[in-house]
Amino acid sequence: MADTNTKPRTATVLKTARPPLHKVILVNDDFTPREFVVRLLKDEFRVPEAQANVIMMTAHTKGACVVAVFTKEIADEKATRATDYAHQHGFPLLFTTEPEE
Ligand code: TYC
Repeated sequence: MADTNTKPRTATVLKTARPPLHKVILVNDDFTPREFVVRLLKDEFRVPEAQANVIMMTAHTKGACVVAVFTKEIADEKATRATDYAHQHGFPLLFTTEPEE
């Protein structure tokens, strides 16, 4: 017997929405001491000493380095907090954020 069921067959694929991530970027300058940058990376971003040194030296030699990736809100908050802390201590150190591709 012919198939008389004309109901369309559809499948629903549920996708879990993930918030877009943003990079926190450490920018080099000529004035902030290397030790201060390393300590800030350890204290604010919970980066281990060895990794903090690599990040600092990468920014120092290349001009900038990605520190970590967070949701936009957390990335902006951490970049602002770390930049403000450096400025309060008289250094022009800058952390910026940008969306991850
Ligand atoms: N270039 C600085 C110096 O020679 C050190 C430094 C490294 C500063 C990385 C900022 O993001 C930075 N004292």
